[in-house]
Amino acid sequence: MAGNRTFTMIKPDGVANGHIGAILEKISGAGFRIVSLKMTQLTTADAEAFYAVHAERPFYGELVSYMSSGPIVAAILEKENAVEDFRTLIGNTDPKKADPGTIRALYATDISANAVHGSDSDENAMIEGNFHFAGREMF
Ligand code: 3AN
Repeated sequence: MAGNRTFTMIKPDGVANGHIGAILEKISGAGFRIVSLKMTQLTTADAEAFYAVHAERPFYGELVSYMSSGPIVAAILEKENAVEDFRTLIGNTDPKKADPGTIRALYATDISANAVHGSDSDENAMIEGNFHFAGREMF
């Protein structure tokens, strides 16, 4: 059964380009309830741990330095079928391939600075949400 929570981050480009409000508006407008929300900045060690699953990929170093380069907004979101519906709302990893109207088509810069993160499974949503909000709002 699909879970009803997912985890997102508005990435450094989304924050730096002034899109926090517009992105949260899209998220709420699509029927997601914001369960937890905070603005923060990842250290290099945080980003390495968060993206450990990608450690073998060629872009890992770039990803870690990019994700720790500036403030981000982290949130836990709730909706039926949250993980899949949120992935649809944000669009393809590469904004050039993202469907019109998706958050990445509207606000991303390129495949690395792609405005938002969205968990890819219920299991990862729980791990990622707890990474940022452990001891506070939990899955
Ligand atoms: P998604 O975020 O759409 O699930 P993943 O899991 O394939 O995409 O990749 C995780 C993150 O790594 C992406 N959000 C993106 O920032 C970065 N990334 C993915 N592919 C590339 C690439 N070819 N070059 C640079 N960064 C990439």
